[in-house]
Amino acid sequence: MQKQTVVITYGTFDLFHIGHLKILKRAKRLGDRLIVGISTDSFNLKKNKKTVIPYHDRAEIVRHLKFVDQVIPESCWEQKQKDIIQHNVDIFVMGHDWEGQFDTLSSLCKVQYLPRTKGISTTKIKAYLKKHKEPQTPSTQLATTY
Ligand code: C2G
Repeated sequence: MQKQTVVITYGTFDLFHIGHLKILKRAKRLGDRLIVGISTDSFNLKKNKKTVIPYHDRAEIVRHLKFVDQVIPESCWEQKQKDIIQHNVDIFVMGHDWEGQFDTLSSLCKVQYLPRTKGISTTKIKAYLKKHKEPQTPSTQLATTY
């Protein structure tokens, strides 16, 4: 049986949007299995990224995408090498805003930077919501319990 082509990518995926969906779909099209490393809340603090949606919920959303085969926590910059070896990864994918940042991984697998989706970002969504902020009432609180 031929080895499945395993693709891995990493991200925060906060306030999940079409740019996230497109890169994950494109990553999956490069292989048979897609593993996604989701940045933990503590790792995001190290990335100076304050997330709106907690790790558990961000991971749950990505985990339920039909073309995502596995979700793993990303808790530090350095784990990628171990992940690539442990999961027999063939292709490491990131959006081209990361162009060149992970070329050292090319000794372990193919490194591919894919185009970002223009006009959308978590930062833009946050800015829009801040600008069009409704007065705070209990009903407009972000749902944190289900
Ligand atoms: N992305 C995209 N188009 C956008 C926004 C994001 O293609 N409009 C891509 C990014 O290039 C990245 C992925 O979606 O490949 C996830 O983006 P973020 O959640 O912003 O991830 P980031 O904070 O960049 O974390 O170790 C790598 C880091 O964990 C990446």
